[in-house]
Amino acid sequence: MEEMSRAELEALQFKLLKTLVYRLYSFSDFYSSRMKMAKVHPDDIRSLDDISKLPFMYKKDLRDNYPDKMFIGNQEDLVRYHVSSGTTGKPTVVGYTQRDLDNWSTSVARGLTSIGLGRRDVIQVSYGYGLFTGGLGLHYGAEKIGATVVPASVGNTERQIELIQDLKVTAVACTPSYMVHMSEVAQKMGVDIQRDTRLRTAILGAEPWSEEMRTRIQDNTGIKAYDIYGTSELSGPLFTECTEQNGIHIWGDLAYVEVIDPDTGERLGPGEKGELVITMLQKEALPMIRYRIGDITSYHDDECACGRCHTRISRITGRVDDMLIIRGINVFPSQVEYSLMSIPELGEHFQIVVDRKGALDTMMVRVELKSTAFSDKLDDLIRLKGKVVHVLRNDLNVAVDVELVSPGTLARFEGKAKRVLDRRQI
Ligand code: DLL
Repeated sequence: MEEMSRAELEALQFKLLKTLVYRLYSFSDFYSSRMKMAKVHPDDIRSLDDISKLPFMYKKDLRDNYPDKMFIGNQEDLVRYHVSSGTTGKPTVVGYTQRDLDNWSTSVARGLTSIGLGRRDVIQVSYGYGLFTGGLGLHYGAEKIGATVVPASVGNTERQIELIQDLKVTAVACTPSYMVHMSEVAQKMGVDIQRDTRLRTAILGAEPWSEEMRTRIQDNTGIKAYDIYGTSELSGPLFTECTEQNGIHIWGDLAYVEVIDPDTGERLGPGEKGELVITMLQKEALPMIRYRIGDITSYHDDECACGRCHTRISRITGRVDDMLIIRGINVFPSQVEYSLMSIPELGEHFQIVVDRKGALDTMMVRVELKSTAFSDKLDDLIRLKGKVVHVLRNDLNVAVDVELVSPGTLARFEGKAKRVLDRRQI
């Protein structure tokens, strides 16, 4: 699969798509009625491009059909459920057949192999185990490549660091914000990751993070940090970068990638930024066709330097619904991170506080200083604050207030970081 040429991959994708569409038309009440409404029949799918004739699916569809009205087949065919936390509205439930689980773990296994991990590795999984897909997703992928798994789950950071030392852990999987936190705690414990541990690889995802954050993590710890992407509706963590660190490979035999203009639904070309739409080509229990994930990225289908022809997506820069509108200007939290990380005196932890004073939106960025930049000289702090305000205003094009806080002041998160406090919604 990994070595398939583009043409071979596309031929396979077309075959899988045809089978999928016929199956859904015959067995899914939800999807066959959607297709009828869109006046499209499986026979109309005569090429891969014809996928654009098919209707989109949305997260709302899963919520409206809670918990399992969209599943195909019977409960006896299911071997697992995962449930999303449902921070906005009802949770979503995903059911898996044994084949769904096999494809999921194979996908993760292929990703881990592509970043050079294997039987000799000890992989600590510090994503939450349970209803969240991160822990078990990484776990079975790592076991499949014959690595030794430490199912640490989240929390108890000092213990996590002891385990990394004692069990000679070579790779850790967690959110990027938790990786930053772990390296701070290691430092406080007097543990030098390079000298005192064998940790050399981090598999980071489940939340947006910038290229600048990657540079910082790599420079601070001496380990290589790779991006891993997925969503619970598609299965969970599924796709990673390869050693080239140049985009996330979406295995073409498992998923078909489109990027669309979120306003018009029109398909965009390679390199153009828009909303990611994925069709899972082999899912059984909860098939997803043209699923609008809401994540913003672009795709590239030229051959990667690693030799693989599977489509790559660039780093997710945020979600369509993540965007803050401040006095009419669109601001993504990832842009704020990008700007802050370009200032060497600042640490990696920040918070964006949005409020409304009268009719006007206000935005305040609270950011920690690096311990080396911490000064009790007021002049130094005022100068630095001025610099941060200037950089943010320039990059974001919006008036921003800045509060510099001492290292270790802001909340740390064991799972996904919560960077934005939007008081306008309270
Ligand atoms: O976060 C699955 C996962 C677990 C991925 C562990 C990677 C590692 P959900 O909780 O359903 O599933 O959240 C999915 O998180 O639509 C993105 O908005 C965001 N996300 C996930 N990975 C990345 C990433 C898991 N590498 C939602 N970069 C997605 C940016 C990411 N955002």
